[in-house]
Amino acid sequence: SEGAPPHLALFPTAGMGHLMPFLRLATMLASRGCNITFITVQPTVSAAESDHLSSFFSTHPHIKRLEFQLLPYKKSEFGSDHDPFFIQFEAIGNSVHLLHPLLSCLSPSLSAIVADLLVASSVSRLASDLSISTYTLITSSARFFSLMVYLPQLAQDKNTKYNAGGGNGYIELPGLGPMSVSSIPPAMLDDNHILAAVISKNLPSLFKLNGILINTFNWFESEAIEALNSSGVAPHLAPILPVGPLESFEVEQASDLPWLDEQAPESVVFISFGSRTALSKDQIRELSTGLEKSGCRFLWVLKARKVDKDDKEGVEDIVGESFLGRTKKMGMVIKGWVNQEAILAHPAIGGFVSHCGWNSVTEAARLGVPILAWPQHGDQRINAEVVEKVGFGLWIRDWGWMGEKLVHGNDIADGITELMLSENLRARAKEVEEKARQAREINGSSERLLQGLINSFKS
Ligand code: BUP
Repeated sequence: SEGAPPHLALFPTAGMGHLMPFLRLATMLASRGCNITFITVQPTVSAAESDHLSSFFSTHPHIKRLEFQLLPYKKSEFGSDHDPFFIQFEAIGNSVHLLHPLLSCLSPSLSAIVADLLVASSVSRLASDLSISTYTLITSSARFFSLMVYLPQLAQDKNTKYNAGGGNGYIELPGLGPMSVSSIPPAMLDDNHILAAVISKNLPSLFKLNGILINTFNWFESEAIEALNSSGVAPHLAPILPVGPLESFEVEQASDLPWLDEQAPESVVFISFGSRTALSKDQIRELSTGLEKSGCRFLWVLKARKVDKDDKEGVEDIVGESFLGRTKKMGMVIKGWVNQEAILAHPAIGGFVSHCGWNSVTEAARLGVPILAWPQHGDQRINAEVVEKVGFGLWIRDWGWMGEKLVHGNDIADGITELMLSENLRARAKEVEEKARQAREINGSSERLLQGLINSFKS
């Protein structure tokens, strides 16, 4: 039926990897006829978050911003971990009740709220007080999400192979086949870790939600989606809605890098480890050696600190004047934010050395760029497994987690050369791009689910 346009609230948690997909979903829902209120917290952890929010709301005036102040910081009970993003996950969860008066007086009244999984439990309590439906948007892979929902069972089973294997073993996830224990982020297996605590606090709400949106698509992760839908990994989950890959909210922009425009098609490798990963100085040196040895053109987004506000050294102080001099014609090293989607969409880009943050993986899929996976922490190894399974990337497993060992320049050069020369990977990446495009077509798997969701609010 053609009722009034539904009004939805969107509520991301900390970090660009969580914010980007929520901004994308916001514009997709708005362009399909929904009223959107977008909830943001004050203060944010990174400058990238506050900068993006200001520019987003100035270019999208039809999306309403609802800003609220977090409660003053109370020392986390997990005081030993100082990852500011993890602390912020906890802080946001603890402040959700402050939203009650702000949401209850919105007009028109809300039909639903879509919240990040890491705040889902407090949001679903709030939503039930307000009598509105609750959804979550999973910003990681369906494969990693399956692991998260399976964790409680894993913890219960004292004799799992993972214990027996002492870290070298495999676990069996129903419907998903074996998963290497070494791919599971160690923090998730440590009950005293703040991340494990935030996840386990929010998992029970998954069974009460109205639906679980995931930034993935059927063809890309059919196995994990099927395992989740068939109750293999956990019975009685809310319905799974793979609505990805989420589309860009920036009108297709040029990359704004004249150097890139001068390069031959598919000749440049793009290197980025996302918004919250800084390699060690030694690893940065080996990477620069590897790039130089590969002889390949490169565009490298360099980060030396986890939080951008602390990242003050100049490029030359980190990689050295002599490297920059020797590679002047070959490549560019950039510090600061770039428009990654515009770069991946550029015809000169032929490969992507990526940490496999899930947004980066889905952007590479959507834009047909093959990946050399170099996962560093968190969900990234499980995401790299998806890249490998789909077949549009390489992953050299024994490079290890971040800081586990120093990966040498020669090995990096070999990996980059293989990535850039492989016709198979390139062809497969184009096929992935085509499948992603089909999922987003009017009757495509993802578009149908998104439209169905919007229609369900109208009746
Ligand atoms: Br850095 C950087 N420009 O310079 P991921 C990132 N991005 O557009 P992460 C830029 O931020 P989590 C830059 O395209 C992606 O949409 C990038 O998300 C964009 O990794 C997003 O790839 C980064 O998921 O987040 O930052 O490590 O840890 O949550 O996965």
